[in-house]
Amino acid sequence: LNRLNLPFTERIPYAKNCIARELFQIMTEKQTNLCIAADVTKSADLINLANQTGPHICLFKTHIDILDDFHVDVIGTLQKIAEKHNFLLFEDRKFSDIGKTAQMQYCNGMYKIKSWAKVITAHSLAGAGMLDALKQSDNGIFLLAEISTSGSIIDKNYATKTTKLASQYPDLIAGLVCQSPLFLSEPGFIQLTPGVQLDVESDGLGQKYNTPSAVIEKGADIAVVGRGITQSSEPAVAAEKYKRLLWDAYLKRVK
Ligand code: 5IU
Repeated sequence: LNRLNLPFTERIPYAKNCIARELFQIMTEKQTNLCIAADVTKSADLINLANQTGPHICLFKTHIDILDDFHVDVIGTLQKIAEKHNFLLFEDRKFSDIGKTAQMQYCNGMYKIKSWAKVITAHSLAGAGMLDALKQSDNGIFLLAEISTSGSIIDKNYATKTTKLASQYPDLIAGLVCQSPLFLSEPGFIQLTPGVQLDVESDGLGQKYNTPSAVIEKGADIAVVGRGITQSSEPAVAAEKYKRLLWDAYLKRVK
């Protein structure tokens, strides 16, 4: 059983996490496996990006704490756009602390992430206790097994242990964030791969980029594209282009 050759619809029965199942559905319906990294610092820009790229994405990934002008109303607006265009809100919080602290960071504070982000990221570093603390009935976690930066100190052993930890939490884990096909025989998990951009190899701050077709070949089920879209003069056009390239590469992989 190799997930790389299975169409998303055929992977739904293997997925124990509700968000993984919902994502497989959305991707199939909208024919997109594009996640935008909406890394902008003004609320108006964030909302514009959601409106413009909404038809082309399955996930809208935020770093809500980089907004200079955060107000709770932004969340309500994003939720309406997400419903209109059928995508999920995804806060890339990368939780990594003792369970109790991570739980408060998730539920409390001014962002109240739990109330709107059905999808979040977490480091595996702190281990099982933190995952228990983040468990809710209707959320999904992408666990970080690798990172796209040059000079990362994550090694093969850490990635393997992370995959094992994920396997112990099939109800909670929607998938893994990684750069290589780590869990071929677990079709219920989704490989999310950031560090995707055409025509650029790095950003001068350690980020490493691969092309859409290269990451799909290396096992990505969903690819994360940030500046390749956000810094384009026409984000909607750029999003549509990445969507098409990623989906074509996926069709080629499963055929
Ligand atoms: N991100 C990465 N690499 C990783 C992980 C997360 O780039 O390994 I884990 C995030 C950081 C940023 C987005 O929000 O994905 C990538 O944005 P650019 O496409 O603009 O580099």
